[in-house]
Amino acid sequence: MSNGDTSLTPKTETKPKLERPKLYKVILVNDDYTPREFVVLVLKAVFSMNADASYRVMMTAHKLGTCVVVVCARDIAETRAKEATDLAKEAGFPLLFQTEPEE
Ligand code: TYC
Repeated sequence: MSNGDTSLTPKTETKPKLERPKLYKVILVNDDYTPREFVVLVLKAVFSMNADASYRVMMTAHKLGTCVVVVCARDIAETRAKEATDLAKEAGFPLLFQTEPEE
């Protein structure tokens, strides 16, 4: 080859882009029907919260309308939110846990 193997094309960086997976919030939504004690029970059972933390989260949602329960990976957030909402549904309460991506 007359011009050898020398390439004049600049080398492109092939650094793999490791995007940090997005984190998701599990949000507890207030309603007028679910008993406070039941909300506390679900927070303890599904999110492994202690009595103090679950009471404070429940009261925050009760007073402000919503409260962030936990921030975690999407699959865990969605599984826990469904588990908690389903527990309430089985017991006949409209308690709702939603998930939403963090900014
Ligand atoms: N507001 C409910 C009541 O007064 C209690 C409650 C608190 C329900 C928080 C849902 O996310 C909730 N019985």
